[in-house]
Order: sequence, then C-alpha cells, then structure tokens
Amino acid sequence: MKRLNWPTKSIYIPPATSLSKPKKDFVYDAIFIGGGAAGRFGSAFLRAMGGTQFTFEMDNHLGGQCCKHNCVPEHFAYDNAVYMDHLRWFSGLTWMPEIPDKIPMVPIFELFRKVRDTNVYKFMTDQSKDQLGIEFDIYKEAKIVDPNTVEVDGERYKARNLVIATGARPRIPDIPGVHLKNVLTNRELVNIDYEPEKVVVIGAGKTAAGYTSFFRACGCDVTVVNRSPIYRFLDDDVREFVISNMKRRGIKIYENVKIKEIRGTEKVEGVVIEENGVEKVIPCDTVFLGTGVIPNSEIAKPLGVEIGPNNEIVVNRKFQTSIPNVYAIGDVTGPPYVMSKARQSGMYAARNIMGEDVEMPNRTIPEFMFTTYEVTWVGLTEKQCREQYGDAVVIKMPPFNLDIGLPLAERSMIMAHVHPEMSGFQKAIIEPKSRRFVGFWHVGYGAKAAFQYLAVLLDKGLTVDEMATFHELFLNAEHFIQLTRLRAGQKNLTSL
Ligand code: KPC
Repeated sequence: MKRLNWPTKSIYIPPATSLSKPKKDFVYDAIFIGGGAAGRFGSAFLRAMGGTQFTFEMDNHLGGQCCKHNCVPEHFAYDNAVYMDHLRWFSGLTWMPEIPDKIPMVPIFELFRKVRDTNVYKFMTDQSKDQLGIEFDIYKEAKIVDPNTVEVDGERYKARNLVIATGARPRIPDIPGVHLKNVLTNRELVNIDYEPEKVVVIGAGKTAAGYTSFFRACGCDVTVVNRSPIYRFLDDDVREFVISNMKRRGIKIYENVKIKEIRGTEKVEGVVIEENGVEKVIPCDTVFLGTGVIPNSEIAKPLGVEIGPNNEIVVNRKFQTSIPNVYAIGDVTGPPYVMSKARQSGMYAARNIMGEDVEMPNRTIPEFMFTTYEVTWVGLTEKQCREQYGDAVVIKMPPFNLDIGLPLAERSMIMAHVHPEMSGFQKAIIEPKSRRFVGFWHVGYGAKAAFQYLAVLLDKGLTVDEMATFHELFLNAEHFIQLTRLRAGQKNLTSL
C-alpha cells in the first residue's frame, strides 16, 4: 500500500541520535503507526503516564500533515492574504505603498518550506525526543500482522495494544481531467513552481475557502465552482457577510452547478460546468481541488476492523476499534477532521491503554475558516436556535445595514476608518427563556483564540447575566461582553 505519494522535497533528516531502534523480544504497552498530531500526542501522553511505546512514522518527521502541507501553510497563506488584501484596499493611503496587481506566490511558499524543513521539523524531533521521551523512527512503513504484532523492514515487533494513526488524504473527485498538470490539492500547492494567473477552485470546504482568498489576494483571477450552495454551515447573516465580501474582492462564484470536466491537453486549460442546463467553459491555468479528505484506513483492512462508509475506522469514544486492543485515532477515524480531536483522541487512547476507563467527553467544538477574514464560530446558528427552542434573541454588530466600522480592534482599525462596511461582523445567539448563550459567530481578526474558551463556557450554560460581569480588554476584537451588558438589564431580553 502506498500512502506517501505526495511530493517530498524536504531537506530535513533528523540526526541518527534522535531516532530509536525498536526492541525485539520486548512487548510494548503500545505501538503507534503514524507520528502525526494524533500519534505524537498519544505517544507523549502514554510516556507521561509511564507507559512504553514505539512510534513508526513513514515520513521524514513527526508532526504529520499539519506542519507539512495542511494547517501551518494554510495559516501562513492566510496571514499573507490579509496583509496583501489590506494593502490593496489602503494602497497609496497616508504612508501605505502602492501595491502591484500581481504578487508572486512562489516565494511565499519557498519561505514556508525553508522554515518548515529546518526549524519546524527540527522542533518536532527535539521536543518529541528530549522533552517527551517518545521512541520513534522515520521512513518506516509498518504492516499489521495481528492485533499485537507489526512488521517493519522484515522484522516483527510486539505490543499489548496497537494504535493506528495514519491520517487522511485529499479526496480526489471523479471528474474527467482531474489528473492533468496544474490540478492541485493543498499538498502540491506548497511545492508550486509557477505563477498561476487564472484559478478555478472546485469545492467550498474550509481549506478551499482559505486558499480561494489567498489566490485572489495574490492578484489571480479566481472562480469558485460548487455542486451546492457554498458555506451552508454558517449562520445566514455570517454567510451573507462572508460571501458578499468575497464578491466585493472580485471572486466569482458559481453554486448549484454540475462540474463536468477539467479540460486541457497536457496542462489544465479550463473547467466545464453546467448551470441551469447550459454548458459554460471557465478558462484557467490552475485548478485547486478543495473537495475534502478521505481516511487512510487501508492499512487496517486485513485485520478485519469495522470500516465506515467514508473509509473511516469506526471507533467508540475511547478510540477502541471493533477489535480488542486495536485503537484508531485522529483523521483515520473520520470527521470532524480537527486538530483538537486528533490530539485528544491520542490522549484518550493512551489513558485507556494505561488502565483508565475514560471516554472523550462530547464537548461543543469551536470551528474556524479563513477567507481574507478569520471566520470563527461555536454552537448554533440563529435558525437552529429557533428550530430547537422556538425563539432566539440575537446581539449583532453592526446591528443593521449601517456602514459603521464596528466591530473594530487591532487589525481592523484602519479598515474601519477607510472602508467601515468591511471591518467585520459578529453575532451572539441567546435562548431567551434560560438567558443562555447557544451560539457565537465572528468575522474579523483576532477573535479566534477566545472561541476555545467560549466553547467551554457555552457548554457550562453561560448566561447573559454572567457575561455582563466579565472584564473586556477594550478595544476587543469581539464585542460580546460589552454588547451583552447593554441588554442584561432587561427582564425580557430583546435583540440588539
Ligand atoms: C509548528 C507546529 O506546532 C505545527 S505542527 C503540530 C504537530 S503536533 O504538535 O504533533 O500536533
């Protein structure tokens, strides 16, 4: 089975002294297959509890796809996109320089790779070995022999438990032409060696959203095509702000279209779509596939573990598979494909392996995606609140169609003074009878971290009366505290 089929141009090889040799004639508490976020955190937690482990990693580093071509470059591209976007809107204003129409992206990804291939991979090695005491080896493809045995380089190794942490890969849609040159997923994008001019983005998941805005900020002509309405998971008001601001920046969007073909001879030349029965060719030199991921569960199939409809290994909340002593953690277990689940699943597998009887609690998960704004949310939409509770009170900023630069704080101050209607948007959803918050939404800059804690407060039943007593760090990116205080005096809450 070939899993490591993405371009590997990394220059980093950990020093031999960082790597361990697995012991034969020894029974580990656990052998981890895969040292990404899930495998690395699981290994570290198990070691912290006094367990013995060995982790086999196929790639040249621990830390997985996050630092290689997923979350870190996505954040790096987003950060570049915000700078570029803002400088475009402010070009020539006060002290701001004039910005060229086209900004090359190859040097941006070169800089990312340079730091990744040295500092980031080195940190993953050094922390894992020196601070966490993880025993691991790289470039090692493990084969599962039975629930207690793996085979690597022709040798067999034993453990009381097996932990499968093999991640997921981009889902490649079944569209003619999908294998043409310059049809990219996020894996190929970080190694790009040419400058795209016209990009068609297929799909509208979170990765696609971030890169769509990045391509546009670089000055590319960008079109999004999707089989259904995009970003339906967002609250309606938030969705409207996000999409109208993508369009304001010149991004073209085709929703509810059939994607019939990616056309080209050697390289991609266009995407053929069908809209309301009419065929249309969108010329382009690059296609970005943002069509989701598929778990790498193939390694476990010979064991006979239960596999779900999306190729995921089915697990319970202890991350046990259908086979005793075989655990699966992280993206290989299917959605949600989020870091917090990857890392926590490793922790819960380790705790159960070490004799505890614990399940991962069912907490509300905060989420985010990038456009040229940071879009962050937790809990219900206004519509879901009305469906679930029959009513909803909302606190919004700006509260109606007013061109006012609110919310504003660091990073949105200049926008608020130059293009106030573009500074951002936020919304809190309250169930009025209990006065409890059920959802928080924010589009802007710098509010993401707060949502990690808002999620916990929301699960604990945070009320408007409690939030009114919080201390805001004015000017705060999200104005939830002070806006709530403007309403908490009401016996019968009304929207703001
Ligand atoms: C630089 C960085 O921390 C991103 S990669 C994280 C991988 S891991 O710590 O194993 O979750």
